[in-house]
Amino acid sequence: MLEYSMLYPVNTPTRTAVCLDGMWKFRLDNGHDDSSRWAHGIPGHDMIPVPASFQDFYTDKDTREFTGDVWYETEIIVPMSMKDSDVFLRFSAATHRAEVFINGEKAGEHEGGFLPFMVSITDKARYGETNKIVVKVNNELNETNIPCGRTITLSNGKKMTKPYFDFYNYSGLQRSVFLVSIPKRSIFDADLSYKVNGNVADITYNIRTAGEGRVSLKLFDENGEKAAEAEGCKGTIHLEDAHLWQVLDAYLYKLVITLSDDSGILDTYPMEIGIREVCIQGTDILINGKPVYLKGFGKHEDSDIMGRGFSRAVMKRDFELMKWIGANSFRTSHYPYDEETYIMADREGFLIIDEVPAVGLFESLVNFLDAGTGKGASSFFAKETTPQLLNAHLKAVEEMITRDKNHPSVIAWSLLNEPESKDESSLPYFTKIFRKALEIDPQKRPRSFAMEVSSGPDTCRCYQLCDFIELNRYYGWYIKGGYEISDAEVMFRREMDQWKAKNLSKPFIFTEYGGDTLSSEHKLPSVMWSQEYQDEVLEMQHRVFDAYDFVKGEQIWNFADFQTTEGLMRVNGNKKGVFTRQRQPKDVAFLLRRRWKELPSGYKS
Ligand code: GCB
Repeated sequence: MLEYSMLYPVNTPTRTAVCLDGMWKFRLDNGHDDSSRWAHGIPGHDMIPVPASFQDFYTDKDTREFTGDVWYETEIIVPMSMKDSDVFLRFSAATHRAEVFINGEKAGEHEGGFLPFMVSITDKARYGETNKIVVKVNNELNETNIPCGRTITLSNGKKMTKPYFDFYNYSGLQRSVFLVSIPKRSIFDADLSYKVNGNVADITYNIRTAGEGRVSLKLFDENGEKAAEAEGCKGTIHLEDAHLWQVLDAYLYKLVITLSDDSGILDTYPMEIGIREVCIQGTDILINGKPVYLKGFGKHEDSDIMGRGFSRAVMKRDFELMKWIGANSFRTSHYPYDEETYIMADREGFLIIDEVPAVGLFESLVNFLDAGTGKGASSFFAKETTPQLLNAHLKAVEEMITRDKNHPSVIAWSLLNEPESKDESSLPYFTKIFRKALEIDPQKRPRSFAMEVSSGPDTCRCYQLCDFIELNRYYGWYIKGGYEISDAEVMFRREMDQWKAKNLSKPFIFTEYGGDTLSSEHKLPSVMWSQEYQDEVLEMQHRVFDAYDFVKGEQIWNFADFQTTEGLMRVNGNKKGVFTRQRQPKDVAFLLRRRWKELPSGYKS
């Protein structure tokens, strides 16, 4: 169980959340100076914005590619009014690991770059005075933490990361930081699950508190009218005439949880909740009993200048484009996104496949190529480091599900992306991960992992663990691209026939497909990389999807062009975007818009 509450920081009559975003002092730890005293304050004057990745501000390559420790510093006044509370610094993420100091004293640390953590400063803060906060962030990659990769040292002595994954290793304080005060006796966590029958709904709740007290709940509808109330930490609220949260037609109730004793209110925490039930029946994904066909994207948190830094402006633009094109869903490839994205999806009625940062669990720098040709270590999960990796992975699953379990938008968990799954050592590893997700999620959402082409119907040892199948397939691009595309289609159908013959009675979602395209290139007849060829690849791939009834969704790779490590395979990044990195459409966006606007919501059911 996590030692701090994962509830999103909010201001209520009993709680305070002060956002510390702004310009922070910044310094690379290049080993030339004595950094052993930097916890007390870092030398120099350079300032950078938080949140943002640090890499794309700088004009010299050594800074952009810097691998190792980087230091951040800011000053905060901890108000006297917080003295009787528990006081924390809350990092929405620090990539990939961080140590936090207050006034030179260590307050805490965290490993894993895409999920929030809190460090207590209750006993260390100077109340009513200025406090110096210093954070040491490290961006090295290894095989004991996720995402996986290596850190090498060049002959000039400089370190460099070698990710086993296809996105740039952006890092730093990429999401917001908060100063948070929470009452000593407080609401710690809430588990909510739903049973829906027509308009009748049962909301089952289990509220956990820190310290004793009486729990009560009040449910308000969108007009602010009280719809129900209840007492006690566990129970069921019955609604005869519930407004359901539906796909692209969200309805959000406000649930206010209060903890009190004879002296009065101790703590109060409001949550926006959506009443909806997710289940899988045969090859259908049902939301409130109605089948839904997923249309959408694998995405990245990635944009010019900010890198992977969270930006509300970029998020807003992305949702507008997804609505314009007729999408209803996306996967948070390859890591859980900033919490604001889920709040927005809850409001817009989008469906999310939430992915833990377990990517690169396949030893290859170009896994999309090597796996298909049988290269790369085949027993990734039989290494000495596996127990450590498993612990980090289990912890990330617990943190992600605890953080995201109450979002109506989250309909499924993606527990790994393109791992090695053919060796017998994978099954026990995967089994533990899948079990953990089931154990923690009060809604028991469907679980899966995204399978690359070498995890096929006759080779993958783990697909039976999945409640639905996620396939990442690039027939017509990595396999038989260009004039050979007709052979690609034959091979694709052959694979799909093999899956069909297995009679799994589970929905299949294409969580990746597509091909790279340069927005500058047009050519008639088409060649690979031209916009015309991207259209042709999609037409072929869609034709295959349409031919199999058990295919219940398509999420193209990728929503937008994004930054990767430089190399022969990538032209200043991955260009499979339907939109450019600046969020303008390529030709293929119009093809998708036509298709997705026409496909009925319950296509093939
Ligand atoms: C994949 C990976 C994704 C890559 C993509 C590609 O299979 O999951 O991270 O970016 O292929 O474009 O090669």
